[in-house]
Amino acid sequence: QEYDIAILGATGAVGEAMVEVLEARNFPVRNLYLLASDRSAGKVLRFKGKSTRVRDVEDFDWSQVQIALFSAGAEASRHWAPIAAEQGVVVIDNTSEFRYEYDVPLVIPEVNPEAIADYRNRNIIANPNCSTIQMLVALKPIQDAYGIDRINVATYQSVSGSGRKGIDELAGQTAKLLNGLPIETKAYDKQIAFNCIPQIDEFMDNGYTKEEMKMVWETQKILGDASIRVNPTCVRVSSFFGHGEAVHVETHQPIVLEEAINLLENTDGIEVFPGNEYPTQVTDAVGKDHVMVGRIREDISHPCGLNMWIVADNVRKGAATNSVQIAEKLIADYL
Ligand code: A2P
Ligand code: 11C
Repeated sequence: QEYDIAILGATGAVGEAMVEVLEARNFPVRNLYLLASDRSAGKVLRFKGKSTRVRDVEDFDWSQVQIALFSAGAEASRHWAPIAAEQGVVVIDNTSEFRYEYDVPLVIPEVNPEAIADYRNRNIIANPNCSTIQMLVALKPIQDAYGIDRINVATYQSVSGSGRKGIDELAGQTAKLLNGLPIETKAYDKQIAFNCIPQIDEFMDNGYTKEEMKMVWETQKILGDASIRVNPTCVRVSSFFGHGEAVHVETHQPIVLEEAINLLENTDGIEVFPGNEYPTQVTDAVGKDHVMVGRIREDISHPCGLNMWIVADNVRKGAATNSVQIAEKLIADYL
C-alpha cells in the first residue's frame, strides 16, 4: 500500500532532509506534497528524480493526504496541526509545540515505539528534540539493564539545529573573518564562527535554557520515569552538521563495563566505536541515520557511573529520520 504525504516546511534544513530520507528509505509514497509559506511557493525540489513544486500551505487541501510531516516552527504547527488532524491526517510534528501535552505521544522508535498507539487521541505524534533523541537511543539499553538514577550531560550542538539562519550565519561570519571584514550577529547573540556559545534557545526562570529543560522534560516523558534526574548544559559550537554529547550516567545497579559495551553493541540503531576510537560529527555522523557512541568508560569518581560520547546527525536522526521512522511504524502497525 502507498500513502499520500505532505511535508510542511519542505524548504527548510529539516524539510529537505525529510524529502531525502523518504526517498532513501524507500517509503511507500504515492503523492508527495511539499508545503511552505508564500515566500518559497513555486520553488522546485527533486523527489525520486522528478521535479516537485513547493506549494503555499494556505492553499492546501489537507484531505488529500494521510500523513503529514511538520517542520516549519512551533507557530506553524500550532495553527496547522489541528486543521490537518481534523481532516483525518496523522501529523508527525518535529516542533516543540505539542511535545509536553499529556495526550500527545512523544516517540523515538528505538526507545518507546508502543507510545505511537496514542496517536488516536489527537491525530498528532510529536518528534523529540534532536539532543534528546540521540542521548536516549544510547541510554535506553542502560536504563533497561541497570535503571538510570541521574544523567549529567554537556552538548556540543551544530548550527543546523537553528535551521537555515544558523547555517548562513556560521558560513557568512567565517568568510568575513577570514577576509578581515567586520561581522554581523543575527541568529545568535554572540559570534558563532570559531566560537562556542553556552546558550541554546531562550532562558527560563530557573536559569536553564529551554533547550536544557527540553532534555529534562523529554527524557522523563519518553522513558516514562519522572524520577530520572537530568542535569544538562547545552552549547552551540561552530560546526555545521551533527551534535556531540558528553554524557555521564549514574545508575541504580552497579555497571559492568564490558557488559554495558556489549549491550550497546547489540542494540539496533547504535554503532559503538571500540577502545580509543571515537566518532566525530563531521567525519562520521553527517548523512547517517544511526547514533554513534565512543569513549565508553567507567566513571572513576562514582561506583555506579558510566561515561560516553554520543554523536548523531541532528538533521537526520535528530529530526527527519526519526519522523520518517515514526511514519514507518505507524503504517506497519496502525494504518
Ligand atoms: P519558507 O521557505 O517559505 O520560509 P528552517 O528552520 O531551515 O529555517 O526552515 C523553516 C521551514 O519552515 C521553511 O520551509 C519555511 O518556509 C517554513 N515556514 C516557516 N514559517 C512558515 C509558515 N508560517 N507557514 C508555512 N511554512 C513556514
Ligand atoms: C538546536 N535542538 O540544536 C535545537 C533545534 O525543539 O526541535 C531543535 C529545536 C526543537 O538548536
